[in-house]
Amino acid sequence: MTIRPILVAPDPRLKAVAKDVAKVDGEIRTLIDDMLETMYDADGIGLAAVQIGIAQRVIVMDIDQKDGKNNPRVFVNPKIVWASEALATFEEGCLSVPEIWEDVERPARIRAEYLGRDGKQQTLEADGLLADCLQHEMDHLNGILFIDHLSRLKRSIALRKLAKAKRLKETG
Ligand code: K1U
Ligand code: ZN
Repeated sequence: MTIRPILVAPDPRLKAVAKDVAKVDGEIRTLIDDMLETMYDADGIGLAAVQIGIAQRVIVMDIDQKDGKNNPRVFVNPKIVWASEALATFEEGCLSVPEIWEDVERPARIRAEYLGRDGKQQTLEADGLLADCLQHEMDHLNGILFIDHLSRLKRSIALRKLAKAKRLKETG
């Protein structure tokens, strides 16, 4: 398994709209394994293939990491087939927008259809962090970052903070 570099905004590759996976084959399973390794290495709870520069509709997630025990989830070609009118607010972060955390409002409950690691069709009803994280990751597959949900002012403050952190990293 390989840890892949995670793209950081404003990298234009994060704006790509990912394509459906035609077949969950060995190549896709290697991508899934590399994404899980990359997500755990970065202390994330989710990762979309777009974040490592691969424009395919693949997401990995683990919102239940506890005491060194992993509970990985895999979503290939996910689709939200129902979303509640009720909204919920979560403070979100993103491995592609480091050190920025902001409240984002999204549907509180969703039903999603997707393929698992074995290529079999699955349905999931989710609320709480699972629903929020899945919507955040599905946004990545459509070239959308969580800061795109913020007001113009908050987004420009976030982008300026990111640029400053990048400058500091480069100049030491
Ligand atoms: O970059 C990503 O898409 C992953 C992102 C997922 C996410 C987090 C919070 C709300 C919605 C979606 C992250 O994993 S950010 C890192 C993170 O959550 C975390 C890092 C260190 C400690 C605890 C949490
Ligand atoms: Zn993200």
